[in-house]
Amino acid sequence: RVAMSYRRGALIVLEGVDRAGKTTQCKKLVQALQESGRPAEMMRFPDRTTKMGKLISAYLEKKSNLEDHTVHLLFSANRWELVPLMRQKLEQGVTLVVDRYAFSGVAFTSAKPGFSLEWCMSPDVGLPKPDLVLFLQLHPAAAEQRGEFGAERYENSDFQKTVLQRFEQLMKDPSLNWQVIDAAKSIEDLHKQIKTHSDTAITTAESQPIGELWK
Ligand code: NYM
Repeated sequence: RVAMSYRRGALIVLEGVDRAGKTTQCKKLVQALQESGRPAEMMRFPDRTTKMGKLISAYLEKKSNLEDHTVHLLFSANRWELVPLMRQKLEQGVTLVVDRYAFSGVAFTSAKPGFSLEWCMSPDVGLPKPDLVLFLQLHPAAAEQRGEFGAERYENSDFQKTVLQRFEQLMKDPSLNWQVIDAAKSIEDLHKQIKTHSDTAITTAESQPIGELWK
């Protein structure tokens, strides 16, 4: 390998409780990066299009029931199956903007009774490490005001409150570049902040190898 010969893309993850505006912001960020001449693509987890993703989707839509450990491992496997593609893109210089990642995996499963943070983290240890994790912070009461929850699994306020607590525990990890953004702000304000953090992360990532998550 020739040193300093390529500039890899950055791995940028957006996280937050349901209805914080992650998907809207991911799309706006990808568009803004592309317009400023930086190759960028969006990904989302779960990726419901793969075989594993279809099992997950049926579970979330309550069309099937899966044992709690099993579905946790499926969510993780759904990330691992995309790792070769992610690495390929990053090495080609494409910045990946990802709607949810292992942090959602850990926060949602560990909100269920009897699941420790440690157990939930272990299957995702070694995934490509995000260069930036943007956490869209939204108070549960504010999330509730954004209208009724949908009919999918996990979409109720008590569960979401526990999920938020788990995210807050994960954010204490100083080995990751967490940036907390106030999701109650306007779409444009949020976008500006997210774009600024992303530009910095992209420049920093160019001269660094891809890291390994939680390792
Ligand atoms: N979710 C998402 C998990 O429980 N574990 C995971 O690893 C991931 C990535 O699936 N309620 C949950 C969070 C959401 C749901 O919703 C996916 P959406 O609207 O497709 O982001």
